[in-house]
Amino acid sequence: MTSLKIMNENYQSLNNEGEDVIQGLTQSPKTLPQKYFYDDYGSELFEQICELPEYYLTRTEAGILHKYAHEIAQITGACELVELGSGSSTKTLFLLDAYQKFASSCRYIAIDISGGILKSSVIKLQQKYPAFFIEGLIGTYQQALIKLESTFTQSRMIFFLGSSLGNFNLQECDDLLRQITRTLQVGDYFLLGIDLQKPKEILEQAYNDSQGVTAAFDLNILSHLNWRFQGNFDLNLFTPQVIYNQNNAQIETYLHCQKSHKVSLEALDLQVLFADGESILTQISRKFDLGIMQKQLETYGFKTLKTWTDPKEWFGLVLCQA
Ligand code: AVJ
Repeated sequence: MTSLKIMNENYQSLNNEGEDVIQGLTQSPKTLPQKYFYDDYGSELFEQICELPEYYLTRTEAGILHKYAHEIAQITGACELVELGSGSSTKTLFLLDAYQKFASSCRYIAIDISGGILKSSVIKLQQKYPAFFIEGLIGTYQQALIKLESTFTQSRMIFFLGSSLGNFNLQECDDLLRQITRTLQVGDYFLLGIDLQKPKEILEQAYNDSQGVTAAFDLNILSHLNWRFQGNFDLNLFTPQVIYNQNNAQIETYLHCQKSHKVSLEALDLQVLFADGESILTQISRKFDLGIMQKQLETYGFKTLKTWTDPKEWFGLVLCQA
């Protein structure tokens, strides 16, 4: 049984046709919502990033899951599994394998904004786990969580891996965690994967690889705006720039404009002036402290049951209970 539900084929239901893009590009300094990285091509590039030698995050988290997925399943017992930002669901296999031992039939709901990658991973997973009920929800986290708020099950675990929480600023993070608690009942579980603070050089390399895959990913946000909103961004006029802002413990990704010029996005009826040297902030990726995160989760009513890290303590997993 495979089911795919498309909630926002045009990104429209939540943000009035790119209202968020207009807002980001008309303020100073200019910003863009990070979700626009993930059109189908952007998601493909992100999968390539996950394989890069410099990008330790995916491989480190996969190592932790490989080692402890059974322990996680043992703690929670059989439950409905909901994944935010599932992408190719590669790391999910460790969890699904572990849960298969506890429940003959398990329900896995994969949520992703990128329909192309979600469709192919749902089909692959259904073949690998024929007894599971696998569902894909194409949309933003907000859209998917609203849907889940009205469908409670006996026991549910929401998991949010890859340190994707780091792409949310404090306000967005607060909104998201609140929304997650609304989709959980007392006793339900939340499994969170976070990238931990570490030396600047390691972090900057992870977001500025030597093969230029990340640079292509960074620029693709403009190609996405071009096709989605009939824009005329010239990718040659922008250069990606990555810095680790130590004060805020966050990676910041900018697109640095090299020449003053005007860009238009016809579908949004928007004209934007860029000055020589002006930047767009396209992404933050916050780096966390495991202890502080546990305290923060407590303020949302979550009790930490257990945390795991890798031997270098580069990445952390927190399992908590609502
Ligand atoms: C989406 C959170 C997994 O911030 O590390 C990686 C996105 N962007 N390289 C991250 C990203 C450029 C990534 N996550």
